[in-house]
Amino acid sequence: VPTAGRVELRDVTFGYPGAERPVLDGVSFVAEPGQTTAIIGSTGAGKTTLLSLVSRQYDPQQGSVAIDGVSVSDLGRHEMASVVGLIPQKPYLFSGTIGSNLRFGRPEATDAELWEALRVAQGADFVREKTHGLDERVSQGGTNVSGGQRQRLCIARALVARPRVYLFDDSFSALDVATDARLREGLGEATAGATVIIVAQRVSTIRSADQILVMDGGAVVGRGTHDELLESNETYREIVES
Ligand code: DGT
Ligand code: MG
Repeated sequence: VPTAGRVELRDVTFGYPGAERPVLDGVSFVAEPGQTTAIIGSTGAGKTTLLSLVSRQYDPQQGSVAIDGVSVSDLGRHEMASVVGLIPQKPYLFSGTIGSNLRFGRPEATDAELWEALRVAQGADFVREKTHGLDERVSQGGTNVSGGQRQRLCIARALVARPRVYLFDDSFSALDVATDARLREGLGEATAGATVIIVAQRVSTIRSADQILVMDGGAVVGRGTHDELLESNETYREIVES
C-alpha cells in the first residue's frame, strides 16, 4: 500500500533571480503516492520551473513545497537524491561509464538491478550492443550515445535510485509511439506506490493519468481527469485539438 511521496505545493510564487515577473504565481496542488499526476501546458508555461522547485534546484519566494509533510528546504542534498528522482527535459550524463551513471543515486545497486532498470527504460538492447556493455565510457558531451539513448539512461538511472517521487520532464515525446507505450507500461509496475509527476505534450501520454494539471502563464488553470477537462476546460480542449 503506497504511503510515502506525497507532494504538496501551497500557494507557490517564484521568479528567476533578476527577472521582473514571477514565472509561477500562486501554484497549489497535491500529488498523491500511487498516482500519476500529469502536467500539460504551452511552452513557457512554467512546467520545468515547477519541477525544479519540487527537486529543490530553487526555493520559492513565497509559499511552500513539502514531501510527506516535510519542507524540501529541510532535506539535505543527499536525502533529496533518495526522495526525488528527476528525469530532466535535457537529459545529461556524467563523464564515466554507463554503469557509474546508472548507479549515481544508489552506488550499491547490483548489475542485475541495472539491467532490470534498463529493460524497463527500453535501453537494455543498445547497452548490450556496446563493446563494453555497462563498462562502456560516456562523456558529458559525448556522441557515442544518441539523444534518445541518453534519455533512456536517465530514466533507468532514476529507477535504480528507487525514489519516492518521480519527476518526468517531457521524457517521452521524443520516443516513437510504440516505444513510448512499452516504456510507460513497464514504468507503471516499476514505479508502483511512488508519486509520479509527468510533464507531457502528447495527450496519449497523459490520458490515463489520475489527475491532470493544465498550466498557462505560470498558473494552474485547470485540474481533473482527461474526461473532466475535456468537458470543462477551454485551454485543455485547445491543447488536445492542436
Ligand atoms: P517548455 O519546456 O518549452 O514546454 O516550457 P516550460 O513550461 O517548461 O517553461 P519553463 O518553466 O522552462 O519556463 C517558464 C518561464 O521561465 C519562461 O518564460 C522562461 C523562463 N525561464 C526558464 N528557465 C529560466 C532560467 O533559468 N532563467 C530565467 N531568467 N528565466 C527562465
Ligand atoms: Mg520545460
